[in-house]
Amino acid sequence: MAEISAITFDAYVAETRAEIEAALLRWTEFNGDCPDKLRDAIRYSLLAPCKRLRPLLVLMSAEACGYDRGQAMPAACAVEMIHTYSLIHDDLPAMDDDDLRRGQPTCHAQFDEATAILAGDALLTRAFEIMAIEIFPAKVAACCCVELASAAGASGMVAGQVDDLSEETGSGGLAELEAIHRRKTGAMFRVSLRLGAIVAQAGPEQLQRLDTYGQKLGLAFQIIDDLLDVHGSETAMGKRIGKDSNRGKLTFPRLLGLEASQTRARQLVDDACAELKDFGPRAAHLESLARYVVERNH
Ligand code: GRG
Repeated sequence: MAEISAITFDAYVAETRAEIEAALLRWTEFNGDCPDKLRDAIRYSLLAPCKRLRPLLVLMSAEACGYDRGQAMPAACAVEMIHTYSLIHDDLPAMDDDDLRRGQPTCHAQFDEATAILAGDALLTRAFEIMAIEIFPAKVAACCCVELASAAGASGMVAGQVDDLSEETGSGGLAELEAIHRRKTGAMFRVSLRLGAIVAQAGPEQLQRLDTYGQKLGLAFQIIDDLLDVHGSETAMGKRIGKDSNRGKLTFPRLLGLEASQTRARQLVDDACAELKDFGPRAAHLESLARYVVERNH
């Protein structure tokens, strides 16, 4: 596959992030009909500086299928809205009880608990509204709504959170840990790739390859996240670190050790990239993004 230089890739990512953020701003105007405090809380969390990995994956997946990335923007923003809602709710005292996210006080610390809960609720519902209104034809919009609901819902991300909250003793093994992350983190990575392909009306083989890429990348991302929780920088990460390891939670470095975890993540990324072979140069951004995920420091 044709490689692209790091500088070209960085410029592409910076430009695409700016496009994503402009669309997120536009789609959180709510026709001027949202209470000011609620809209401020939504935008405070949604537009805070961060990686935008999932929306980038949606757009790059559509691109890999030969589609104009701008056309996939509603699905990209919907995924980012759901991801942000999950972070807001995950940070609440009833869940992970965190005070720092995306380099700033968490939503409930900055506003209040009720506002943070409602900001999350509003982001969750807005995600589906945007896809239903902005994706054409309606059949594709409906398919995207079903896919995202299933990935984010009671047998996807929410289920993963339930498993994670009940896994406080750290007594499980690798199969259990991977099963938790397949739903908690992996489902949103996977659906990002699927949505890009569905919007582009890709065939079943391309959809399957991108799906597999997404599964492998999601797991690699989580392994690196666990490693950064051990030796990352709080400033670079923009969130508290050491919490999972200090609580004795089940993590990849705890089960495999630091070096083997790193090796596993690299292998997963190689396997993910192998799925892109038949897409040719149109998948070059997906390959670069996968490499970035294992090299990142935040
Ligand atoms: C559904 C109520 C409810 C909670 C959601 C999945 C989840 C449960 C919460 C997410 C919290 C979490 C720490 C998940 C692990 C995945 C992870 C490291 C998310 C952070 O993603 P990044 O690093 O964040 O892509 P940015 O800020 O860059 O978007």
